[in-house]
Amino acid sequence: MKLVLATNNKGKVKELAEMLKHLQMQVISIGEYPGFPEVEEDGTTFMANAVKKAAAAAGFTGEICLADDSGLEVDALGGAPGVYSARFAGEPKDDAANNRKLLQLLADVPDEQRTGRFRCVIAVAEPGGAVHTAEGVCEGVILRELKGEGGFGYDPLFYLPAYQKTFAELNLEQKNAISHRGQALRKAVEILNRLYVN
Ligand code: ITT
Repeated sequence: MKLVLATNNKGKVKELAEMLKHLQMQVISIGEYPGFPEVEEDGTTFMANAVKKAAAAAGFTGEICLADDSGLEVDALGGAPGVYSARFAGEPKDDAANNRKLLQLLADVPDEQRTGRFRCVIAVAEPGGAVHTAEGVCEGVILRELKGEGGFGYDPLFYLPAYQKTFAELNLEQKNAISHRGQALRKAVEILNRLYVN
């Protein structure tokens, strides 16, 4: 049985594929299906966008599809960039520009108010139309400068006080063990196991 990862984000694919490598399903990328049109992410919640992406992919491929909608919620910015995380600094998507914009906006925010969280909703859509969702949240602090080389997106600015490291200073397994995506995916795998393995 196939599981199609409906994302164009290479950072997500790397993390998801690592965590799914023991799943009893053949994990493939939506890139294997030429002509899948870009899904407009016009929802106001991670949930709405994840469901839209997964359902569109399942409709197109006829396979079980998994989509991830995620982002960073910064308290001092009223929850921004939130669902707009990928394009915070505008088109085209640019992680470095997003990080620069975040640092600028938080320049005058004191350390104790630089709190935020990554949130991830994973949607699993079945070809028949049913969609299942799972959410994960990871709390942290936004640094004043980039730290670490790993990960993607806002990882070098996202500091975990309990580990005294940013996400970008963790390896893939360490990040997956605690991240918003890891938490959501483990719940999604439970759903897949219930639906298809038993
Ligand atoms: P797809 O829609 O194709 O999956 P995308 O990058 O557009 O790719 P989203 O709309 O869900 O996906 O935006 C997610 C953005 O949130 C991502 O581009 C990063 O800027 C940020 N983000 C999400 N998870 C992250 C993580 O684990 N580490 C760093 N940044 C993350």
